[in-house]
Amino acid sequence: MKKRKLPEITAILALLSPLLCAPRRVTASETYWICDPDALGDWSAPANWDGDVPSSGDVAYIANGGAAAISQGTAAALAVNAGSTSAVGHIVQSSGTCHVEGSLTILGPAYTGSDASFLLSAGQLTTGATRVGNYWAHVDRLSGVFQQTGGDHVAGGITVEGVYSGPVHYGLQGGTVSAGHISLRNGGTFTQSGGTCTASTVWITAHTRRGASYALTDGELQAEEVVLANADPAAYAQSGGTATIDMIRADSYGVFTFSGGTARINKVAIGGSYSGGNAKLVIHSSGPDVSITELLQFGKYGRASVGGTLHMEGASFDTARYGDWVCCGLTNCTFLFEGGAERPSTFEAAAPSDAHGQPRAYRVKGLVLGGKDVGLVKLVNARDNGHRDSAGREHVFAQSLTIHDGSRLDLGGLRIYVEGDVEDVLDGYVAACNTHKLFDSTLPEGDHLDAVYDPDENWTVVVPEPLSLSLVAIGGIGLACRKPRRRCPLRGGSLS
Ligand SMILES: [Ca+2]
Repeated sequence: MKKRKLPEITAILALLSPLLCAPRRVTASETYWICDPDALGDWSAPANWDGDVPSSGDVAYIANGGAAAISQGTAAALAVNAGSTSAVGHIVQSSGTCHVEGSLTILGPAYTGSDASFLLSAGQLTTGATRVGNYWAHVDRLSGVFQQTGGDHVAGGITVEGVYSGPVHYGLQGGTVSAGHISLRNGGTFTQSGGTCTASTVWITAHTRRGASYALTDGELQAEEVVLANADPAAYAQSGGTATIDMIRADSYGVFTFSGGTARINKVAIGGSYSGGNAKLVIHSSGPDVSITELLQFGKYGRASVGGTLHMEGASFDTARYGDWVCCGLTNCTFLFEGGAERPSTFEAAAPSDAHGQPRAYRVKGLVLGGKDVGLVKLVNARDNGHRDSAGREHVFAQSLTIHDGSRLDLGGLRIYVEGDVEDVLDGYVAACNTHKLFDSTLPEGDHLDAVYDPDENWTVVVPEPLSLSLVAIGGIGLACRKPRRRCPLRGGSLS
């Protein structure tokens, strides 16, 4: 019965595992799986190892092409390797407890007829770190597959990463995953079709520009942060299930795609810090239910392809896009503001005035205030989007504007253009006294807004009434289309 001393293992595992950060003395021994590769052997049987059955201080290798079954009791080791750079190995856990204080590594050569694998169907698995593949393994083509259909997997971190090719994959079909982080790099993929996955950070990036992805088709994902960086592409794709995420962030080639399921996200930041990529938010026109509760922000390099309705449940819209790309793919997006009376939103104005030409190019499909709760929105012009008029203002152009009872839109000194002749509708929102659904908090007392249809442009613009008169005077808007307005009966009078 031989044991090989590995005094350096402590230092290596301390790098790999947060659980090993505390200084400690460990005398690790290696023990190798020697069971017939064609048989599924019992982990706890001494005859299946060349050393002892692994204990908490040992490093275990299942790397002879065989498979070890954990089906009872407790399996423990300092580190476990399913496979090596020259041979695959498999672990099948169907019950019991497996505790790996350091790293569980699933890594083997690719295309040998089977992939190094861990199959978890029941029981509990805890690790300091779970690694599927390893970029630093110096193997051009490696394999590693973690399949989970049940049980509980608790890990300080889960890393799924390849080198250049070969399958490196985590498949979650059932059970629970709880990880400090999930890092997907260099061809690493995580597909969730069931179960519950909880992670502090899901980090999708690359050492090289190979793609990496997380796909959610069913089940539940809870994460504080999902970050897409320089993998090409770094992809989060949700077609089903439920995601609850504090913040999603995409830079470089990161693409978030929502085509189904439910996603509730506090903050969304797309394309804020990298100029060379195509960071993008994609929301399909039907199927997904995406709600944002704090902030939807496009940086200078952010893009979008958003169809259908985006639920802004107290979220503000901010864009730093400049020039012709300012609308960044939101022309088919209807913003539904429904954050409630305690959660007002702001909306960054980025379109030019009509004096500058074509505000339609910067048009969003719709603004709707009021849904399952009221929506309170104020237009702001905090950023220079390249379309400032002579007064330094930028404006908003929408194909449609709907303000339900109890909801209010504050123009904040800016203009809103709405497609077509909707003068009567918007005048109904304005009413009198600058206190109704559509108002401007910057107006002097006694002034109020007026909606004016411009038949030449076929849009309706809402402006302060004295300004609307001046626009008529210069012929910008047809006088014949103007309608007499009610006056405010008394200061502080009732809403009408
Ligand atoms: Ca602006």
